[in-house]
Amino acid sequence: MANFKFPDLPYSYDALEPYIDAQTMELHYSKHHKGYFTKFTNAIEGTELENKSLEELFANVSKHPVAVRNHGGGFYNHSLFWEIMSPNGGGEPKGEIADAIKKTYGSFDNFKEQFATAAKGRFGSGWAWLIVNDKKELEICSTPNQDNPLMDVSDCQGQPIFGLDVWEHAYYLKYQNRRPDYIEAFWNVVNWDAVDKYYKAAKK
Ligand code: MN3
Repeated sequence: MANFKFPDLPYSYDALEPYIDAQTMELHYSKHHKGYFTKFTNAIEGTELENKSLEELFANVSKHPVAVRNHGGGFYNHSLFWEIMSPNGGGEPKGEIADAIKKTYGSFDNFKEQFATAAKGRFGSGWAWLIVNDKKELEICSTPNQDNPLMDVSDCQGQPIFGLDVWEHAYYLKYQNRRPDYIEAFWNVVNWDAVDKYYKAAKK
């Protein structure tokens, strides 16, 4: 499958301790993420879909086999998720993304509260997102399962620049049913430099 590559994890399994535990990271990356990747590539191998980009596939995902939506979504979503976290993360954003957050949400604290509300409010499994929409504005939203805002089936539409996995597999070993505690801990590992990079690319 030349067109798609399973990404390396940019840090070790224990790098995000104590906020995200090593066992969760290992299972999440090597089992869940790898599973989505394998099922996605198996589903498109030898078909006309195998040479399309993820963006092209997602833009018409309603017309493709459901494995593209579920497993292709899982592949893309986790690849972004690992990149927007870092053992050197946390703190407050800087640069253009910081200015945009302040302009859109008034303050970083207000942004965090609205994002956390979206993440807590997602019933069942899914993701909370910060996207750049068609008007090149920031927007917070959430999607169910492994959907994302690049998909034609999604209620919110735009380029994801930041996302939080709120499936139980992302937090249950350490936080059990306490999703709000996991969300609160997540802020300590956010790689704002990466988010700023994605923001600048999405705004172009
Ligand atoms: Mn996950």
